[in-house]
Amino acid sequence: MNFYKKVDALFTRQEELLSRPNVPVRGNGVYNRYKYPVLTARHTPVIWRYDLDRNSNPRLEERIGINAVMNSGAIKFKRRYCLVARVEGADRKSFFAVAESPNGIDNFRFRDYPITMPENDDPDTNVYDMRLTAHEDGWIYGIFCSERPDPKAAPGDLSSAVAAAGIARTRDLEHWERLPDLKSPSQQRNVVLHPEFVNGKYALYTRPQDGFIDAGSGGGIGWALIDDITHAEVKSERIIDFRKYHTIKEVKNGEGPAPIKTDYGWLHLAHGVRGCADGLRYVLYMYMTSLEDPARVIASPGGYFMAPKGKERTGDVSNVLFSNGWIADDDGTVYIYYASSDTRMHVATSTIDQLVDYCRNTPPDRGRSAASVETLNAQISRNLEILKKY
Ligand code: M1P
Repeated sequence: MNFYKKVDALFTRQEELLSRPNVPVRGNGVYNRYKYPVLTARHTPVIWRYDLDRNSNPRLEERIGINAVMNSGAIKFKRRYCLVARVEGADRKSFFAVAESPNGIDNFRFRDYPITMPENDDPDTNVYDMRLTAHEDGWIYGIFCSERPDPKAAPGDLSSAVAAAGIARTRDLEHWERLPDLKSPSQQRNVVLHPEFVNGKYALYTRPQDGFIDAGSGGGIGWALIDDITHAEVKSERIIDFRKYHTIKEVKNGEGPAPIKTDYGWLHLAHGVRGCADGLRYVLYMYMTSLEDPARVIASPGGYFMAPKGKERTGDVSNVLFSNGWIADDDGTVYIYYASSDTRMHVATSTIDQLVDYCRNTPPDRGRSAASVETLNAQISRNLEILKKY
């Protein structure tokens, strides 16, 4: 095929993918999944991956490989559903890029250029998993994991790394002002900015961790008030959502996107991790905190909210669901953006009412098999009585 026909074919195939309508899949009364992923490596622009110059690339080889598109922050901006995606190149470096959709469920298209995130004096090796918060101070903040090699690593150890929370802010998702990283006594990942001031201060959901991977003595999702976001420092931190033995969040947990305010409290989406013979299993769970005190948990439905299903179960890091973005629309629809197995992005839809109902009325995890059977028996008895009257 001649060079220009090959170029045409690349754009045609991609357009077919980008314009494919998404289809809801029957749900469980709480949310609906959709048939097709909303972003994959193949959704990244042809102009990122191919040198389209016939002289320098006569065979039309792909020059810059993209490995995955995953863990994306989300925000509605100028009536568009915007994802700030974590794009991972074939070189294992992640970067951020905005993809926009007119309806939140399909037709996501990347902007021509990825985000140019300014570096600090100590450049990050890798940046990923941005949480977006439209703060009441007027800025849109992006807090993300900034990873650097561990300066204390033993000679020859090329794997030890240090995780810190990078902080940046923007007014248009295009131009970003980088602020100093969060100062914290421990390593941090999954740090999220609360959208409102609390006692006149910025408030962060944190995830203190002993090492780069291990939560270690870090007990779960923490809470810290920050005096100055332009020099953010964790001076005191307390755990508000603990990881627990024999639960879906035994090994670690982490806040997902910034919480959504409802009449009944703040809705939170988080990930919980447990170990099994197959490795780590990442699922999504929910909880609610009080409007008066966003650090006080008022509802904690037992078990997972979403777990990897079907094709979601396999990928670069299998058995993982991860979410750091959702959008609550004015009509109460909630678009939940989640990644499967560190490979691709999906959407599920629900409503504020459904999610509040789920959080307030799902029985809690009471910690023992016998207690789970008691909870189940109580529901069965009530249902049998109801069915007799049908
Ligand atoms: O590979 C699964 C996830 O592992 C990490 O999650 P956590 O912060 O809970 O340890 C992150 O690297 C995340 O990006 C990744 O999806």
